[in-house]
Amino acid sequence: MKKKLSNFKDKIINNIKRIKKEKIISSYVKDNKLFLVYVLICVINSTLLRIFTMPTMENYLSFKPIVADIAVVTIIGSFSYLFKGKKRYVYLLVWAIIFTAICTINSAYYTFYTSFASVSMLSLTQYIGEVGDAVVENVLQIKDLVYIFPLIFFIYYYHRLSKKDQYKIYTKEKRFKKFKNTIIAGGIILLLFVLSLSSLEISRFVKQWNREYIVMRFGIYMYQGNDIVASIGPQISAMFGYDDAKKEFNEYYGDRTDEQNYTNEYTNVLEGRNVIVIHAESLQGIAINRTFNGVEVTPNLNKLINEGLYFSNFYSQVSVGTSSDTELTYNTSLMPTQNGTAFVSYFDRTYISTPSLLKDKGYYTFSMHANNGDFWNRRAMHESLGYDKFYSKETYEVDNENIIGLGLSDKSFFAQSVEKLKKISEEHDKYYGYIITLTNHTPFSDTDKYGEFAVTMKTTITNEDGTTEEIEAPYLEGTKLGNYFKSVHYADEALGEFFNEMEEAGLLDNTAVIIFGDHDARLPRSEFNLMYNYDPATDDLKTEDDPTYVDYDSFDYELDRKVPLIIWTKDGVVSGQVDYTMGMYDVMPTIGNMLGFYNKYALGHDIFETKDDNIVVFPNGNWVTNLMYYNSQKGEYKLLKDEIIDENYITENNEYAEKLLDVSNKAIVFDLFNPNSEEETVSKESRGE
Ligand code: GP9
Ligand code: MN
Repeated sequence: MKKKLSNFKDKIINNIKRIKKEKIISSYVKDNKLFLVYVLICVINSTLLRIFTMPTMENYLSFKPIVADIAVVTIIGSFSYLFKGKKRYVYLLVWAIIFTAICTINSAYYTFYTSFASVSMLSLTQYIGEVGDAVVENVLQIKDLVYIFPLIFFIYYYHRLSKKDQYKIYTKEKRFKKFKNTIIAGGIILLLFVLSLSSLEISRFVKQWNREYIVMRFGIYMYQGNDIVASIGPQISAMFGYDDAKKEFNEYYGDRTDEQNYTNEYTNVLEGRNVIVIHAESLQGIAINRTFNGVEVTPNLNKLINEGLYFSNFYSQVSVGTSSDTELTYNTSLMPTQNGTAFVSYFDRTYISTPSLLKDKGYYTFSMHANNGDFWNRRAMHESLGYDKFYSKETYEVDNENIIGLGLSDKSFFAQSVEKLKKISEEHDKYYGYIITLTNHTPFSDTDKYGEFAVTMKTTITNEDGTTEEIEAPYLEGTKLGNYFKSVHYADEALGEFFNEMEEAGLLDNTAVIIFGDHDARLPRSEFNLMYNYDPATDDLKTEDDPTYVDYDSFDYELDRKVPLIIWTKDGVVSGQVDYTMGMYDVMPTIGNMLGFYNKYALGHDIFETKDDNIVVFPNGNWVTNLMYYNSQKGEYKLLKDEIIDENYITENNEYAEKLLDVSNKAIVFDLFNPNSEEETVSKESRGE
């Protein structure tokens, strides 16, 4: 072993000596001057862009994006060696210009949008206008011109070399060898970079919507390359299979009437009212009506539940698009797409949505969220969904004092939103607002800002000598689940304040408020087990032979992912508890019946029509009914009622779920709701119009 090590050491020393002796580095530099200058200026520009746009210490010290930039420009630059003489120089110049342009455009775009540019946005004409304006408005700012200087240096250097007529003319073999060595070097740097990535970084890169995060980790060039792939991919896949998709779509909706053909006790009960929707971040059913030592986690929500209409078996239906998937499903009664997310990849499709149908009824429609407008590509997608205006972070005052977790605290957000709502109510007759909260977002670690809320368990224990003692066992203190309840308690308090402020402003009269949790909080199952099986005397889990032990399985965990849905009005026109199994896609038809609009293409149903016969399909093919939760990956199920199931029950529901997911996906990918699409023309022809 020792011998091996000393051999290895000798080898390295010999190689270093050889490099010194043969002056390998200096001769490489001499031989590849322009290539190295090209690499240098491209990396300098990308680094400057990050420093100017996101000036944080983390960014200054971040080495990863520099490695990524070197890999990208080296690999692209390596192809220059395949060209002869001057052409090799021209190739590098073209790429140096492209990379400089990427930095300049993104710099200007960032000033305007506090995010980075996407080619998918440029495909929309209205964006060309806005982006064009943004570039023009900012082009004279020094920080945007900075990137030009390294390029000017490159051009100067290029001319100096060409004047001296120093184009190296290599033989074909030598050129190919240089290409090979350079691309291998670039490949090795790329490999080292990829190996250094965490799973979170990889998943964010694949999803591509959190642009600042990606540029900070992957550099601007890799971001832009990935952006092109992510933007063009869906357009290409939509080019194949249109006819089959159209046929399937027509068959699926074939026998549906164009107008709603039923009425029930809820028909038009909310017609003409203003509507405020609260998309409550990560609000999970487990928090509702839960107490710790007699103190409610959600006193305000519990009150609203008692006064309004509460849906106790309601599920969100999200895929990788989490919040944005809920926004899609809630607003359109469609399912999340099978690849990518609708918000990012299919924001330019036509959607039949609640805001667009309410707009037809004279409503002013808007959405509010205090995060960056590009988060989940909301700026573009909310417009596609029919919102007249999106009030994003830029319209709120955010300072260090009012930040919790991801951004502006819910309390400050609601207070500022009420001011906006006052103005909206003065200016518009009827309005529909979709308000997205933020504070109750994973990882729930800002506990010192949530206010006091103990997740302990007070209990009386009997000591060995027979005396009794009151103790406060830690219970969920220090766990993620415990911190979650503290966070929800804060979110509930913020909601309570919002209702008070709304009431003071007289904005609750003639208004319906719809509140729902957007998805579960992604909490560890082991901590649920602790919650249900905690023994305060031992500060540990109960043993399985304890008669009160709850056998908490994976199905219980899935069922616990349900979220609350409440429809509340001040005058209590709708109230009571609804226990039917219901999904996010059922909201549109259910509230449509109440508000007086109808969407023939909704995939969900008015819950007051389907009642106990409803089925909630999840994007992964799982489904739940009032009788059964079915796991399609494992082919396993859990019965939820003591009822005998017909042998075809699973097969039929599986077929239903698959068909629904397929039609939903195709409708979005192939833009089948677009009246100008080929589909419409064909169906019109078949109707003889
Ligand atoms: C971001 C917020 C959270 O603005 O809506 O999104 P999520 O991580 O829940 O999808
Ligand atoms: Mn969310």
